[in-house]
Amino acid sequence: MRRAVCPGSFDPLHHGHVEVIARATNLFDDVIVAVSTNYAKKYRFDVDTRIEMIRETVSSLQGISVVPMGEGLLAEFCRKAGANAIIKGLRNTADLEYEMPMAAMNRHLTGVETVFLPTDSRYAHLSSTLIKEVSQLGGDVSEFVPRAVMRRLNES
Ligand code: COD
Repeated sequence: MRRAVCPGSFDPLHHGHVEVIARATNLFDDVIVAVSTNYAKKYRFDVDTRIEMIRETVSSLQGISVVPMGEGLLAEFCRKAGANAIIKGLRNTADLEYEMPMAAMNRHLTGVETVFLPTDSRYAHLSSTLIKEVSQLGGDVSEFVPRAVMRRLNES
């Protein structure tokens, strides 16, 4: 059984994330979407709401579970979950530079490999931070996020 972890804050989930998660299910039998909970960080949506939005969005995909990651090391989370790969989406070379040392450190810590998937060019400009900013300033983000997210953004 090939099992991978797709980690992230997903605050909120957007189409770039969803596309990478869906592609991960073509490569691995079992994909765990691990939603980070760093209590020092201020999120727009709490972890339960972020998990709910992801579950609603990926409900038609097979072989996916969505769980909180907790506060510890990602490498340890993967070891405990029996996953030997971390999936990361890459938008540009800045993402790659940021991710490379983490990939090396995670491999050093527990042997877990990182698999990079280049983002689909349609989503290369998407980030949760920009989406929150555009939405807070009254812009329309409905093209960038799944319906489950749009509904919560409209409610909050
Ligand atoms: N297209 C494709 N992929 C994308 C896009 C896009 N437009 N935007 C983001 N992504 C990918 C990124 O690869 C990212 O990895 C993932 O989606 C999630 O994105 P975010 O923004 O929700 O997630 P981050 O960057 O806030 O999440 C960071 C982690 C939780 C992965 C990180 O903080 C972490 O590893 N924490 C664990 C603590 C730890 O182990 N530290 C030691 C590291 S060596």
